Amino acid sequence: MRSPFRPKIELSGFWRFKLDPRGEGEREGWHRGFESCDVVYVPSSWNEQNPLWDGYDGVAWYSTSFYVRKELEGKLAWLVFKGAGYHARVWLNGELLGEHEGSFTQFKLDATRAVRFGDFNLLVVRIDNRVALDRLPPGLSFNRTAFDFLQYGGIHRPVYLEFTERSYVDSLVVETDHEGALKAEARVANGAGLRARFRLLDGRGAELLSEEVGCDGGVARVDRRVSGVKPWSPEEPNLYTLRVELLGERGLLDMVEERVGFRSFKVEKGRVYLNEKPVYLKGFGRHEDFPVTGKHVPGAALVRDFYLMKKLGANSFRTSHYPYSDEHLDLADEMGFLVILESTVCLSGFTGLFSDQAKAREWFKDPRILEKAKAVLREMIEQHRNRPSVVMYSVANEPPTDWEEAAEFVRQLAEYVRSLDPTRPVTFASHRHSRDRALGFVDVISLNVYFGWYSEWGSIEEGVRRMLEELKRVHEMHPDKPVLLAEFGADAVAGVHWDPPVMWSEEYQAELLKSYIEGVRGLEWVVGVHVWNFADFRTPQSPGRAVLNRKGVFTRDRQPKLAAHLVRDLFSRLPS
Ligand code: GCB
Repeated sequence: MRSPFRPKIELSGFWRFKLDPRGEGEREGWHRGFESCDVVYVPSSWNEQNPLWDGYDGVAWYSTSFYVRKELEGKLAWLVFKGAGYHARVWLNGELLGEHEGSFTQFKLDATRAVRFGDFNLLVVRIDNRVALDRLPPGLSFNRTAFDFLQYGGIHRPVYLEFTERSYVDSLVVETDHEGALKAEARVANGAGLRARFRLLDGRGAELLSEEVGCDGGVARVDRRVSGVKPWSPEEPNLYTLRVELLGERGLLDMVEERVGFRSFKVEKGRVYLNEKPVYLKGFGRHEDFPVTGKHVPGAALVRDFYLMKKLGANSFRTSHYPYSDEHLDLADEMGFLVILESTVCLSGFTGLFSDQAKAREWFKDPRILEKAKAVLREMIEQHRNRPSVVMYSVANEPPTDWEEAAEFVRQLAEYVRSLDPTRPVTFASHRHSRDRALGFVDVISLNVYFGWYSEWGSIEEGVRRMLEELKRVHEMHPDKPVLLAEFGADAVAGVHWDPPVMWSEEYQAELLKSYIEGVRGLEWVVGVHVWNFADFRTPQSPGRAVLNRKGVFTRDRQPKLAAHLVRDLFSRLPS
């Protein structure tokens, strides 16, 4: 939900920055302002902005100042962080406004009492980016994590201050189908006696619907079928604007908008359907990772990514392994990509973090962990549920769900997601395959498969044979569920060529992807292939990683490897 109406102060730019390795800032009063010669750019991760901060995982402080005009006095002030972390604590003019855990979901703090109108204001943010077992995703330290991507720190996404009247639209939930059904529900704060006008506009601004309703009880609703709308799909991502205007006696009090696509998506009898037609998911697992800016992918780079994905014939991706930014998903809506929106429960190397496996099992029974996992799901669904692009939720990546405890954890998360949004299918990415005890809890079975890379070294043929064997076993166990190949791939260092194809060469990567995609083509219960990964990305340091995970079909600066050209050809021969 965005507002073209509310006064807004954007806080992107150069901020003051100070590392706090001993964690003494708060005791020393840094939240009231601190001195430092260091500068950092927001939005972006701190790590690559200075080689000295590259591997820093700890506490760091940010500050900036801004002016608020006197005329805004009397309004409510909201400080919005689109993503900062891992843990953020925020002060305005020395007053603690609040805190938030998790880097990848937005949070909004009430700043009304702390703002100085007609004056300068000092905003201070303390970021704690330490890796820990009770954080999501978990780890022991910067280079010993359950997850295979760098634990970047900082204010990765935009920050702004926004003003509303005392009565304002607090949230908007929209549901559609491909035949023009439109259900919308706006929650209005202090809405007694007010009216809300819902307007639906097409791409040219022509009004297709206008309906005025009361806001009593704090809720305004419409439930209509709009005639003449065109459905949203990857081929034709038709978008409309749903605008909600809040009307008081003296006129307009608030205005919010959501971009709406009319589409339906469902899983039935082992197939997935978009707008009642079977659809095959072709695409990638991605990351938010970019040179220098870290976990912030600049808008221009995102646009390039989306054109490259289009060029290769992709129609979908997974937000591996956390919810992506609004810009990222705005482009998916705009350019027509089917998105599997994944939470931050990434547990790929989880069991390896424990010498005592009983302790690892206990983790899944800890109610605080379950609560944190639910909180991310709640926040990501609230933030992104109106997007036509988001067609499915993934509650976890590679949990050790051959264990009963982990399977029960996943079951609870899947159930929780359905209670929040029953309109979308649920999945998680499994690396336990036929030994997985949680596959029965989800609508689509997503499998991460690396035969021919992490096993069967150097033998693509043997790898593909094992992959197919395992897939068929899973299918026999769950014949009614569609299967998505959610990850498969091989590292290739750009520029390394070898004949015959050997591991780490561009040829090996290309050959493996080809054999996998051709291997599953024609299996009618396989509903898609997501290559791991779109581009090379940074990881913790280990002997298995050459600074980056090199499984991208593009390099980190988005130039093609041999595989990119081949994938284009392979995708073109798959159903659409
Ligand atoms: C996986 C993980 C992913 C890793 C990938 C790899 O199964 O889900 O996060 O990056 O394997 O390359 O090892």
